[in-house]
Amino acid sequence: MLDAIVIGAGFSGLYMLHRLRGLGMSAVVLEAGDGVGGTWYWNRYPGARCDSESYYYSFSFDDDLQQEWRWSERYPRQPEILAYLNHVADRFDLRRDIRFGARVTAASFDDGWTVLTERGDELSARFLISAVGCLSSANVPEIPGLDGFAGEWYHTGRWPHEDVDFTGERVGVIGTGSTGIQAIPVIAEQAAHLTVFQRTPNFSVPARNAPLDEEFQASVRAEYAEIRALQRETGNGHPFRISPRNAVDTPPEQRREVYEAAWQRGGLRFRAAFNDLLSSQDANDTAAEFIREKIRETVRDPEVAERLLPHDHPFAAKRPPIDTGYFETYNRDDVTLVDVRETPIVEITRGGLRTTEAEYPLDALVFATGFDAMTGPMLGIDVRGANGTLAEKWRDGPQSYLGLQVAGFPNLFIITGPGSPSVLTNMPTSIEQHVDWIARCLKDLRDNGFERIEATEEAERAWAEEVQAAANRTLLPQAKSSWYLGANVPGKPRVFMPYAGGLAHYAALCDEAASQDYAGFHRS
Ligand code: NA7
Repeated sequence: MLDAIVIGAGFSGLYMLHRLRGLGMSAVVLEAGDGVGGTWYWNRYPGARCDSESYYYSFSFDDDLQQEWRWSERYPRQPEILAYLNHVADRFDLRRDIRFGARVTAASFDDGWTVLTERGDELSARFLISAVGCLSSANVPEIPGLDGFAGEWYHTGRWPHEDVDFTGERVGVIGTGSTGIQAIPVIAEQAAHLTVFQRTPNFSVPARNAPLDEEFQASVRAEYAEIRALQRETGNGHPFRISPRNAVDTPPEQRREVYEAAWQRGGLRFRAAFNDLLSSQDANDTAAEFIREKIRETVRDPEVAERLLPHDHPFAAKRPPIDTGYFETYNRDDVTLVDVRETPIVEITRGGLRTTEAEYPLDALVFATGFDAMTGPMLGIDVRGANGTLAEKWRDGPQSYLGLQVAGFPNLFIITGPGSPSVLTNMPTSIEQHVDWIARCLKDLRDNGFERIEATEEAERAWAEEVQAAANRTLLPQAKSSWYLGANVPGKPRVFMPYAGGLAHYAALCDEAASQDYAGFHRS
């Protein structure tokens, strides 16, 4: 029997394996794909890049690694992040314990964990660690007629590995989340005609991507220790602080200047312009109106601009996209915007897509329709604990203690699961925190002669209340169509899933539990 099985070889699984080896534990990583990378292995759609900045969307655990690696742009493109993760796998000799093409289908607990894969592996281990990611289960909406579509169709999160060439084609994109907003300008460049099917207009801020010059890179390398320390101190794992100023207390002229400067700086830093943007509706309204003005200024056709204006959710209550030329794309003659809330999609036909108003001829269709987020990847596996399945346990929404463990599922750990703050943060920072905590926990178990650890139901109930209370202190639950709430997947329970109390506070709670003899956990 192995000490541990890890499911997934993305950022989480790779670092977990490295830490398990450091503890002298035997471990195998089971990975569905044919290579490492997770999210960055699957999401190869045109324009795919990270919205966190490259110099801090990376591992901090090894100083030589961060001193030697060179990023080329402010925001790394998908191939560059994938190359980085391949480099990490080679540098730490991780591949010899990773089985590729091994999609896990079932995991059951009986003293230890037995795990089955689609291709027939059967492995056992004392501990099972899920590193399956939270945005890895593609959500393809059930639209009548898709099977009969004569052209090619794609989901952005399962993009083919060979090049897709849209030259000369009439392409449709469904979805205007972060992914659609990255892909639309790039597909528009290539296609003969692009039709965007938009259900909910979105706020987006210019990314202001640019090559990184050597001077900047040198300053980052010199300051990495401070940068990493700051990432661990902030609520969202980014190395910048949210301004202490409140928008509501700032005179309108001055407020405008602050927004304008933040708009010019670009990217996710825009929402750090004021402290109260996610706690006060009045404050949020000022940011929302500023962005709406920018959309009106950018998009030449006033009717198209009107359709692009977000009104149904506060700014940043859904994950805020950042873009390169998104709103400008609607000024092209070869791009059409269709509002599918006004004229809903009826069916996909052999030659295109039909709404209640018109039929749009298409040669290719792209679903940028997101993911069955946070719970989808785990529930895609038949997980059986000590007294029942995870599917039964999570029927009315996910339950966990600190997002790390589930009562009734001993020796199972989840990295970036529901109940953890990860999706509201710079992901690698959360991942390192989770993995470090799990490694500490495994070492403490061994040092104290324990073989088993499980969250208590009481701790799990209290954590569920804390997760809801933390969300309710913000405007996040106001975004009714958000994947944070499971609202993008029909029939999914509406529960706010991420912990919105901030990464630094969350990390302190995890450490406190560990220091108090694993309060909230039962060890035996
Ligand atoms: P998102 O953010 O879930 O966006 C999906 C988009 O697809 C969004 O605009 C949805 O509209 C739209 N959608 C979903 N289903 C449909 C149907 N049936 N009809 C029309 N439109 C639909 O996914 P992304 O991939 O963009 O981003 C996911 C995360 O990855 C992102 O937040 C970052 O953290 C990285 P809706 O808003 O639901 O009306």
